[in-house]
Amino acid sequence: MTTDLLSHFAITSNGPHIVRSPIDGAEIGRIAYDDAKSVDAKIAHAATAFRAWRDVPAPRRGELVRLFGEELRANKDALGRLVTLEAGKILQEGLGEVQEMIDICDFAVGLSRQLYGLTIASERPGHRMMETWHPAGPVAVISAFNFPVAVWAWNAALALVCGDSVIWKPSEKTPLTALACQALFERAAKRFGDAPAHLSQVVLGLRDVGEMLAKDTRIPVVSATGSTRMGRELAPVVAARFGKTILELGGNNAMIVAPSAKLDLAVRAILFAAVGTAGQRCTTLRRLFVHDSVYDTLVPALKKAYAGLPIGDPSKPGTLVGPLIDKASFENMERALASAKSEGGIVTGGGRALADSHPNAFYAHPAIVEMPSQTPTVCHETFAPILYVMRYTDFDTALALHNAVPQGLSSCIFTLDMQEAERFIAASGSDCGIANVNIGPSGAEIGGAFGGEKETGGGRESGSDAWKAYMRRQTATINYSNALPLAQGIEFNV
Ligand code: UN1
Repeated sequence: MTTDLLSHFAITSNGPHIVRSPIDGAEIGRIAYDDAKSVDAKIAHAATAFRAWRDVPAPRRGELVRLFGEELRANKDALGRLVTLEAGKILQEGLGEVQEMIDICDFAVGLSRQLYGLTIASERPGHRMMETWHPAGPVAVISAFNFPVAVWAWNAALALVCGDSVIWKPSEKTPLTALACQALFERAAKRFGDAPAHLSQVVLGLRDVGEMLAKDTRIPVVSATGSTRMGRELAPVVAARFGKTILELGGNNAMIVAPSAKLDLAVRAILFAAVGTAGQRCTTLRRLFVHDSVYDTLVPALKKAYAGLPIGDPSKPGTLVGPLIDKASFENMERALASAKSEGGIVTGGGRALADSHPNAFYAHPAIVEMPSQTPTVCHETFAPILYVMRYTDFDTALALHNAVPQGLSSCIFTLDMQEAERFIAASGSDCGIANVNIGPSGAEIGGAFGGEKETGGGRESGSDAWKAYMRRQTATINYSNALPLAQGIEFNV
C-alpha cells in the first residue's frame, strides 16, 4: 500500500532520513533534508515568484486554487489514506482532513473576487480616500504532524489568492503528505498554464530550517502551528525583524456540562472531542466541568464508553482510536497521568495498548482522570487522550475555572438554559477564540476564523476575514481638485 501511494503522488523515496508510520513503526519512505543553501535558494525563488504573482488579477489567482481543489477532489481517497499512514489518524479523519482542504479552496476561490477594501470619506474637499489590500510577499507555513495537510491548505489557499507565494515547512514527522500536496499543486499549476515557477514550495528539515524561515527578511509573514514552546521561540525571531506571525499554538479546551444538558449528546461530543485523533488535535477536549447534579450519571456513562473504544490500526474500518505519533508522546502521556495521580487524580484507563501486536508503535488507552481541583497538571497541555474531569456546583465558579488556564483556543458548554448559553459566549464568558454551545470544542468548520487567545498565540486562520493577515493594507488619498488643502486644517502658505 505504501509504495502504491508514493507512486500515486510520484514521490521518490530517497535520502538519509527514514520516515516511519506510527501505525506499526514500519519504514514508509526516505527523504533528504534541505540545507542552508537550498533553503536560501527556495526563498529567493519564492521572492521571484511573488513578484510575478502579485500582478496577476486576484480572480485569475483564484482559478489556480480552483484547479488545486479539483486535484484534491480527484485524489481525496489517496491523500486521506496517506494522512492515515503517516500521521496515524483514522481513515474517516484522514478523509475529513482532505475535505477541509477542499472546503478552504472553495472558500478561497470565492474570496478571490472579494478582497474588498474600504472607501473612506476624506475631510478635504476634492479628495478621495481608499484602503487597498495588496499581496504581502512570500508566506512561510510551519505546520504540525497532527493536521499534516489541512492547516497548510488553510494558509496556502488564502495566501495564493491574496497574491503571495508560499514556502511550507511540514513537521519532520509528516514530510510525505507534504510532498503529495506539492505534487497535486504542481499538477494544478500545470493545468493553469502560466503560474510562475516555485509559487508553492516545500522545505524539509528540522528546527534549523524553521529558524531560517523565521529570520529571513524576504518573508513578511510566518504562519506557525505547533506547541506554545515553539511559538515562544519563533515569535521573537520574526518580531525582531518586524515580520508578522500568525500563531496557532497550544490549547487546553474545556466543556461545561450543565444540569439541563442533553447528556446523550454530551457523551457523543465528549468522545469525539477527547479521544478522536487519539487526543492529538489542538482543539481536543482536555478539561470537563460537570455539574454535581449530573456527574454521577455522565461520568459512569463516559467510563463505560471508554472501556469499549475500538483501539487499533487506523486504516481499518471500525477503529476509533489510532496510535500516538511516537514514543515521546506516549511517555508524555504516562508522565502527565503520574503527576495527575500525585495531585489526587483518580485515573481510569491510560497505559499502553496493543504492545504485543505492535511493539514498534505506541497505542494508548484513552484516560479519564477525576481531579479534586484544577491542578498545575490540568493547566498544562499534554498532547494525548487524557480527559481531566472536575465537579462543579456553581456556574460562575465553573466559568472562572474554565478561563483560569494559560491557553485560550476552543471551548464549549452543553446546556439548554438560555442564560447560561448566552453568558458563556458573552464578553465576560469564555475567553477562547472558539466558543460553542451544544457542540464539542473540536472539528471546527473552515468558514469561521480559527485560532485563540493567550498562549494559543492570537493568530486567526481559515475563514471570516483571516485573509487580511496575508496582505498589506494601503491607505491611498487622491486629490482631484485644483487646490492643496491640508489635513487638520493646517495653514502652510509659502
Ligand atoms: C489543529 O489541531 O491544529 O477544529 C487543527 C478542528 C480542526 C482543525 C484542528 N478543524 O479540530
